[in-house]
Amino acid sequence: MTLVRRYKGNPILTKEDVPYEVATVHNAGVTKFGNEYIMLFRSHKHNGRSILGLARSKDGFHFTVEDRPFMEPSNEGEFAEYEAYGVEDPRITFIDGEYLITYSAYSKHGVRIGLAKTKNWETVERTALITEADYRNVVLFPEKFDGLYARLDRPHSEISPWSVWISYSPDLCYWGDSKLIMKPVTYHWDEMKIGPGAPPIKTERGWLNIYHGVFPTMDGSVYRLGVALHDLKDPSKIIGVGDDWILQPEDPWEISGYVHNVVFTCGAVPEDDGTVKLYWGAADTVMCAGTAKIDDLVNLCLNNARDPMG
Ligand code: M1P
Repeated sequence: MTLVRRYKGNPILTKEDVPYEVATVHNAGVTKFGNEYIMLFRSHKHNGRSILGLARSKDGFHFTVEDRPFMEPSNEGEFAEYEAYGVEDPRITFIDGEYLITYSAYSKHGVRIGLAKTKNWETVERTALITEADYRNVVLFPEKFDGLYARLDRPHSEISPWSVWISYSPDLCYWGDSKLIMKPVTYHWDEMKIGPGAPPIKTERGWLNIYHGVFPTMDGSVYRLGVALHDLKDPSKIIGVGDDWILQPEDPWEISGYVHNVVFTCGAVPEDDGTVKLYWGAADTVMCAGTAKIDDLVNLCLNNARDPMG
C-alpha cells in the first residue's frame, strides 16, 4: 500500500534554485510561519562543508530561496570551535512563541547538536550546544511534559549503536533523565541504525515520530523512512513502531546522487485536513516532498507493529 504520495513536481528544490554557489540542497527542516512555509535546508559548499539556506513558499511545494545563507559556521566563542566543519540537518520546532532549530555542529571534535532560535526568520540567535560529541538527529517535542522540554536524540557508541533515546530539560540547555526507547532490529529494513527524523506530530492517538532506518547492503547503505507512535502523556513509552517502511528510494534522484539510495527527513508539516506534508532529502543532493494521511501512518504503528526494542 502506498502511504506516501510523491509530489509530481519532485524534486522541489535543487542547487539550481539557489542564488549562491552550492553543490547540494537536502535534509531540510520545514515549518509554517504565518501564511508561509519556511524551509531551512542544508547545502554542501564546494569545500565539502555544510551551511543552511532558507526558502519560502505559499503552497509548501514551490519554494524561493533567499539571497544569502541563513546560518553558516559561527565565528564566535565555543560555537566557532564546534562548527568549524559545518552546520547540518536542521529540525524546527515551534514552542512558546519561538522557532527552535536543532542542528548538527561538525568539527574536529566530532558531531554534536547546536540549538538556535528565531521569532521572525530574519535573524537567528544561537543559544547552546546541547550534547557532547557523537550525537545526531535531535528533535524537540512542540509541548512540555510536566514542565519539562523533551527531545528524541540519537547518541552512538559501540555497545549501543545508533538507537533512539529520550531526554528532558527544564531550560533547553541542561538535559537529563535520558532513556533508551527504540533500537534497530536485526535483519529488518532498519537493522543498522535508526534516527529521529521530523519533530514529532501530535495526533489523537499519540505522538507520531517519522524516523529513518538504514540497511547495509553489498552496494552501500539504503536509507528509508518509517513511523513510531509515542504515548501522548509519556513520550518515553512507545505504543507501536510500524513494521514496514513508509518510503524508500525509488525515483532516479533518490537512487543516485551525492550519496546514493537515501531518503532522509528532517521535517513534516501537519495540515488541517488530516494530511501531512512530508519533506525529504534525496540522495543527499535535492529536496523532495510528498503527502500522507496521518491516520494511515498511525494505523501502521498500531496494526502492523514491531517491538520497539528489537
Ligand atoms: O548520507 C545519508 C545520511 O547520513 C547521515 O545520517 P545518520 O544520521 O543516519 O548517520 C547524515 O550525514 C545525514 O546528513 C545524511 O543524509
